[in-house]
Amino acid sequence: MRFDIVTLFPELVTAVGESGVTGRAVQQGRLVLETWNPRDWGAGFHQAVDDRPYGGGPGMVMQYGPLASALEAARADATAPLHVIALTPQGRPIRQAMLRELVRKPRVALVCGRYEGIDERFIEAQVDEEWSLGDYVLSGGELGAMVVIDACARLLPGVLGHADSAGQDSFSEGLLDCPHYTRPEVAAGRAVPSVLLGGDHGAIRRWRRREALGRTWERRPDLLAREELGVEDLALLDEYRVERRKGGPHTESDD
Ligand code: 9D3
Repeated sequence: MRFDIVTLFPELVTAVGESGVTGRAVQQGRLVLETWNPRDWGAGFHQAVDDRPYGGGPGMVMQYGPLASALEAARADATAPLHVIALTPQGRPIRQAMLRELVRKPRVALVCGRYEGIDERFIEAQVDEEWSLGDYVLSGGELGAMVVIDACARLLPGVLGHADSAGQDSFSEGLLDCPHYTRPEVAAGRAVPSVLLGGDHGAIRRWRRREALGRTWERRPDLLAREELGVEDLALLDEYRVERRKGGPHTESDD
């Protein structure tokens, strides 16, 4: 999969391809990152890429010309049509399902906004979709591009080992993950739940499912609402609630 990233800060975005899972994906040749800096097409001595907003107001707006020229250079370099995503505060909040769709596309351009925003005519004429990281204020779209690249890289065939299959991840199932433990058996005065030491793999599977359901119910009820729970899951969630009533930390504020 190849990403063409239009950004005023290329070194920020390419850093995501230098370590960890994404770094390995780049080295394996399964992930290709190319950057295009609108500054290289900026006008005048200062290679300006922004100007004051029509109608007045604070801040500056990214101009159509340099962005369009940078994207045009990326399109000219492509053998397949580019699917163009702009990272903006007005976009759809990114969800795992959107990323699963995106990795099916061979060529994706990510356009990173800066300043107060991007000239709307660029969005209308050149951009297929707008994506956002969520409801908080960042100073530009670069972190959004890095999030998209990182999340896609681990979905590409061969990038993750079998042990850490992307299909088993939290969110791929619509639930938060269960708690994890490793050696030693006691840490900070707390023992590992005994079921995990017992070797009854059916019991372990049920315990993990129960914890995942329970934690999702407590922390992210919005996720659980989307989930169609079967009778077995409903029973496990009931078990979790009963356990929680028995002198857990939350007894007084139950339900
Ligand atoms: C005053 C209104 N603000 C819009 C919410 C101004 C503004 C804030 C931040 C305009 C641009 C930006 C820069 N942010 C991004 O480019 C951005 C972003 C974000 O701020 N939050 C979540 N996701 C994203 S993706 C790109």
